[in-house]
Amino acid sequence: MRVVKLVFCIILFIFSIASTAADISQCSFTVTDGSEERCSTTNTRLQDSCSIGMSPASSTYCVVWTSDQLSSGNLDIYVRLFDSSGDPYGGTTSQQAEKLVNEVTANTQFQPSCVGSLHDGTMLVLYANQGQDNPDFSYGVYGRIVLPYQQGSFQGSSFLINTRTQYDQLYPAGCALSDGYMVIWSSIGQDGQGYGIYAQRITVNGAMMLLSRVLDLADCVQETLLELKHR
Ligand SMILES: [Ca+2]
Repeated sequence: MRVVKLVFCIILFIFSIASTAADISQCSFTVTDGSEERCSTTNTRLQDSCSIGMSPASSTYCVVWTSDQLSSGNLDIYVRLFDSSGDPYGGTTSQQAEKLVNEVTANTQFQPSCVGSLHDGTMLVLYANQGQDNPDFSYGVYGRIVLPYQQGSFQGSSFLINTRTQYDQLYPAGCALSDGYMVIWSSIGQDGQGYGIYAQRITVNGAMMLLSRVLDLADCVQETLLELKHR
């Protein structure tokens, strides 16, 4: 019976891949605007590592990127808002301008990611921040809430997301939930061997929920195999 279930799962998996491929082949994409737009307003030195997030509730999207335009010589995180037409969001030139996300500019802030919320019009900017979460001078994952309704101002300061701060926590990404956000990142030396993937849930008021858990792919596969064996 277990063998039958396993074969059925394999057939279903192959069928799902074939179906997905067929659906994709039927899609067509068109560049509707016809001209690319510049998102970063400063061209001093390097601007790269960009990410985008949409906030349906506010009909805006934010673009985040790294830049070493400050004299510090290290990377920092910048954000700029756009409306649904792709125009810079805000009533004044100052409001439409790009804004520095990280308050502490010492050391390196990089790997930005932006997530639009489902519960309100806010957006969450994520980034890896060096030298602030632990005396070992490692990286930590930080977030900061952007408020489109207030012309791109921030809701409070940047906040630390990872609970374990020893060694590096890097590559943050996230998704919107009905009551907040889920953030994932890669942490070294925490799961016993190399990097592991961890997640933390953030509620709308910024309070952490104790849902941090290992999402390591190898562990997921192992759990699936064990489940099959126990049936
Ligand atoms: Ca750290």
